[in-house]
Amino acid sequence: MDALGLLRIRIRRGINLAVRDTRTSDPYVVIDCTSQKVKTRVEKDNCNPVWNEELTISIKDINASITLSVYDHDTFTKDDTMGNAEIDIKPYVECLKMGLQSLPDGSEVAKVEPSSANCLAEESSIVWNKGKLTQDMILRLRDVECGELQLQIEWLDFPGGRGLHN
Ligand SMILES: [Ca+2]
Repeated sequence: MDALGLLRIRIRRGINLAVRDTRTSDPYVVIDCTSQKVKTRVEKDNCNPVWNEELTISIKDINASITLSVYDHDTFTKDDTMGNAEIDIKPYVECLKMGLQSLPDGSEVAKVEPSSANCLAEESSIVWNKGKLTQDMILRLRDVECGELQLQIEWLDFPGGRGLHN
């Protein structure tokens, strides 16, 4: 199936991530969506890593799950898990379809509250600015004792993509 478009995911940082070595961890993030897998670099010895890395995946179905998993890199043993979360893009996609071109820069288009249907740790804003719609999120990691991920999503149409409007 052809892609609808691309989703750019800016992995900004990890907050209070789990300890998997003696005192700290060497965390990296893996994003899985359908058959795609992309990952950030490893941040050595840091449970509050700043990655500021942009990862891009193609979206064929807005209902497909987008999973982020955090791992502790180990040199001689298998990498340890440090939790996971899902990105729910549906509220963001609904805003994209609204046609926002006439809004002033910096307009908050919608707020998304934490719920059982998403992994949000706190309220998240969808903002229109300089011709782009973005959503900043802090996700609480599951299957782990602690840790959150801060990230931003942005939709990118591309030539030949099916787009969201048809
Ligand atoms: Ca390690």
